[in-house]
Amino acid sequence: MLIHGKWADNWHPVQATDEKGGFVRQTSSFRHWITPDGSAGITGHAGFKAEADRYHLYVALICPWASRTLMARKLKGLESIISLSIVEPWLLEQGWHFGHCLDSTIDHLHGVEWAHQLYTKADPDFTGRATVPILWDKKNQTIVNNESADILRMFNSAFGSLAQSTLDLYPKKHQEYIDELNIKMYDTLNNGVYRAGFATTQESYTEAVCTVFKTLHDLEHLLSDQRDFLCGQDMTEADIRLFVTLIRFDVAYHGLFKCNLYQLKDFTLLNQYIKRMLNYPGVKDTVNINHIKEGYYSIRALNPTGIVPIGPM
Ligand SMILES: N[C@@H](CCC(=O)N[C@@H](CS)C(=O)NCC(=O)O)C(=O)O
Repeated sequence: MLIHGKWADNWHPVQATDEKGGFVRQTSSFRHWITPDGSAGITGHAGFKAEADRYHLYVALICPWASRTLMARKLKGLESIISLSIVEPWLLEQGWHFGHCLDSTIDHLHGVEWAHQLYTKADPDFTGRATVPILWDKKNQTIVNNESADILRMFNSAFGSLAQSTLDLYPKKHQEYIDELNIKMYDTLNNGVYRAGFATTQESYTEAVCTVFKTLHDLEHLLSDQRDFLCGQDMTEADIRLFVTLIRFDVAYHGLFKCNLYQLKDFTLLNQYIKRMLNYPGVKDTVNINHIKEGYYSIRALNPTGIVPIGPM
């Protein structure tokens, strides 16, 4: 991580732990909003107007949080106006690296080698972890926002007719329910799998795994009334947030994070749901199973040999 703008060597993928040995995720530090007229958004400062060719998105294809934003960029038809760079799948000694691994890119904007260099470009005194996603503003030369939940929402609503798709990922009629689902799914599932994987005590691991599977059972039950997506017939941001976790489940969380009571393929309706999501136009293009596997199994703290399993089939 960075401490006052300098890379600290004792970088560790376990971000922080609470008093019971549970995994604690760092809160995001750049929270400005892009708005149609550049006025201030929900948090942060004004000055980030929605314009074509002004913003650049940095993602890791292994990362579920970054993949939320990649999916939103695709589904909203923002690819031609928001440019993209993709880091390599491995978390190395200095975190995320740009390079020539298949399906990764160089940093198209600045040509830096490491994602942490973007943080010090934005704030030379930055202290914190250099996480993805990063949404960069080419005009103000800074990070607009590094919180995927915010970026997902602003991609949905900020760009108006610049977005080629009119799909509404956060429709008024479903907002309350989406917010409710998001809260439940974040703690128990999206971040729950990380709480299981990075737990440092048996107690916090067991608690996390049980909540993961309780939520999967609840979701299986929710889908039993024939609905296509979580809110019914409309795909929303809640589906994006669920999908990015489900698609990583059998290939990474079941093995590496020891979330192994069942595989996802054991849940009939969730399995059909993933297929439905994958068949939704554009979704498949945002999924890279090789990066996901390579990336998770490169976390040396959890997998010291770095061996990547061949399965599951
Ligand atoms: N709150 C952030 C979390 C992002 C996050 O934790 N990303 C991970 C990758 S999955 C990361 O970049 N980790 C690097 C590190 O912790 O140093 C979001 O949702 O955008």
